[in-house]
Amino acid sequence: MKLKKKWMLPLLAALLTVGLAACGSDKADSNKKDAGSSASTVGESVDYKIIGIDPGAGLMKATAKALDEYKLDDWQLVEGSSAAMTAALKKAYDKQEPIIVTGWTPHWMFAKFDLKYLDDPKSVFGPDETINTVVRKGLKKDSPEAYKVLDNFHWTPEDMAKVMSDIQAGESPEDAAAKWVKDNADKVAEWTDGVSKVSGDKLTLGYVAWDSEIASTNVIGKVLEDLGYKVTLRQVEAGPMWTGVADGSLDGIVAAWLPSTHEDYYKKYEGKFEDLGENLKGTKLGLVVPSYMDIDSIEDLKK
Ligand code: PBE
Repeated sequence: MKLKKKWMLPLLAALLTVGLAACGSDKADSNKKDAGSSASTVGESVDYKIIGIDPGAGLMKATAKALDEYKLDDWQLVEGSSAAMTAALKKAYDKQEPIIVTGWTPHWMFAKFDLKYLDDPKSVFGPDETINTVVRKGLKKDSPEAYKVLDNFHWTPEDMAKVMSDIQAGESPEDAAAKWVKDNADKVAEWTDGVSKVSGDKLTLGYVAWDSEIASTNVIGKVLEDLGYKVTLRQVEAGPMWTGVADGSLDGIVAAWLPSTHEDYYKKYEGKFEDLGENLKGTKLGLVVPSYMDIDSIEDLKK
């Protein structure tokens, strides 16, 4: 900016001060908000923000669709990561402040905090679905033993929750997975029934840093390693995960949420991978709030 007159300088300085003060008080306000604050609507109490996760997640797409279908035009879906979302949730929860996050089951957060899903009368978040195992074409021929184990792999939301809570409690994903494998030898024996050992064959599994998938991928990785595979767990974003299993740079994933959450990815690459079917049943997606919040439905966000 070019200043035309010198006398404008103090004026500008004064304006700047007012501006900064306004920002400051804004911040103070948003720090102050709590469940019983002066905010008169839910929207005001959370600054019209829904705390999301990584942009590639199907959950983000579903939430964007929900904002559209419920006509929540003033609302903003904040992108971040699963870790940032749970950190924001913990921070708000500890102070009993209002917060709305994108959530899913199985997830340790439901054991750790008292939470509820907001009703979704328009069924935007779809029916419950399954998590499937998907492998690259040619894996059956190249690594028949790994293929068999991946095909057999199936467990319950409770199994997955156990691994997730151990990780949440501070154990490394590898240790938590190894512990589950040791404690559940009978289940693992089912997956590996009749499978012969290999010696050092390489295998790469892809996953996204979603808490549920960190747990499942580490468990199946450990089982394959115990069979003699040299396993690499490659953390990627959702898009590259599907691209990887379609172009063969990843041998497999146990993180395919179907039929709706990853529908776009599935359709995009259909015919270029092999779907080995479900490894877990009983999932759910939606908007999640602490139980102390006085709302029950996505419709309530309009008020
Ligand atoms: N999730 C967890 C993923 C799938 C696994 C629900 C965050 C998603 O939305 O794509």
